[in-house]
Amino acid sequence: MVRDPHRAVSPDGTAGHAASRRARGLTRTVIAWLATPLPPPPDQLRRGPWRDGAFTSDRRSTALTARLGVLLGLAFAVCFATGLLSHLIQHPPGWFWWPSRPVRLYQVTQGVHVATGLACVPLLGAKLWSVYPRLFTWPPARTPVHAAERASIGILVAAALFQLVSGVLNIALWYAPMPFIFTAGHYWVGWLAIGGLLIHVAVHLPVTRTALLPQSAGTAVPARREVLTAVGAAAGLITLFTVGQTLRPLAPLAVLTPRRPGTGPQGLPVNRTAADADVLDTARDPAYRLVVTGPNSTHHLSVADLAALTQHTVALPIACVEGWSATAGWTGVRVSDLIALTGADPRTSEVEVVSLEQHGAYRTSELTPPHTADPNTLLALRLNGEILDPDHGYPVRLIAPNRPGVLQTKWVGSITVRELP
Ligand SMILES: Nc1nc2c(c(=O)[nH]1)N[C@H]1C(S)=C(S)[C@@H](COP(=O)(O)O)O[C@H]1N2
Ligand SMILES: [Mo]
Repeated sequence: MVRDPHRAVSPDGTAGHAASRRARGLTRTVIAWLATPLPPPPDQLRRGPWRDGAFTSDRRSTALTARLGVLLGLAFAVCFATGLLSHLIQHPPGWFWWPSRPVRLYQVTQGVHVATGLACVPLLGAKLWSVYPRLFTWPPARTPVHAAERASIGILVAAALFQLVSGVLNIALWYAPMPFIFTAGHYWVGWLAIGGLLIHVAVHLPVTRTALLPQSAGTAVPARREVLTAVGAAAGLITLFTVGQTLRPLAPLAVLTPRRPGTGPQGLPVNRTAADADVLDTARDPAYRLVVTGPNSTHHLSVADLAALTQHTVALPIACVEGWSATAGWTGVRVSDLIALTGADPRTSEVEVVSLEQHGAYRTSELTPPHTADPNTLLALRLNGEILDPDHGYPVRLIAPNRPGVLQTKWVGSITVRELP
């Protein structure tokens, strides 16, 4: 407990009492002010959508809004959790640990992130349609509390729209309209959206609960069913035409996404080409050597040296944060073997992987246990049996289990092994 300094100097306690009286008085004044009626704007402004009876559609109802709200809240919660996970894997804080098995876990969580986010588009659209007449509430603000509540809904709506628009632009690989770093913007506004959502749920829970009761359905049940069916159908169609970017059997239907499994050099999509990364010359240079630096030794390995080491083949997906993913057969050298070559222990080492690419956000990545020791973690030389296409990372690329695509570094030029304390 903090000791009140006033009390210490006044043994009879009068100063302390006065201070707490003042604090109580102030609290009462603030509360009273927050509930003070604000002067209504002049009636001449009450035109167009602001006039009485401007909205007459009987399709809107609290019962509908409540049902859409529950669906949207669930979808947002799943989307937030899977998005947060993806962020943590890509920017791991000290306490965070991510396993290397099951090898497809990230492919699933990120597929769910993108699919729930896309399903939110028609849900949010319908939800906003069901409440937008309230935008023209008269008077616009009754009290300061009412004004604050409306402002918080404004923030929630803006954050939710930002998340959906930026997410869709990212899937479409259209960065021009985003004058900010997508991952940072999408991450921080995600917190704003989930915070706004929690406040919104807390404030509206009583209304929502009543509105979900069957007897409150009122006369508009068929209209409500119609809207909910239309929203469900829209979400279903969006899913059907996008989920093939990660579910191979539906790949032919993935007409709304720029990437689908099976399409691209060697049957695998490409995110950044060797030409884009400006590595065509360095990657094909006969003088290329993979530099493996460890605590006790450094090794310079040519492509032939790498091919002469024990080769292993694994079936692993590339699972991009944009939601597309594709599984392929990869053949190459175990990273744990290269770590051992330097005299370090793969179970207690971390590895920095650096690309030949000179610029670009994804030219390096870190491997930590358990990925360093996992026998599925390879520096791959071959894809589905063929020498790697330049666009897939020739001469060698990292491929590790249960990991976002952005961390599967292509055109690897060096790896540095550090033993963990
Ligand atoms: N050096 C480098 N490696 C990279 C990238 C990159 O831009 N530069 N892109 C990453 C991303 S975002 C993905 S999804 C995968 C895609 O691998 P692929 O093009 O072989 O399918 O490569 C990763 N490796
Ligand atoms: Mo990616």
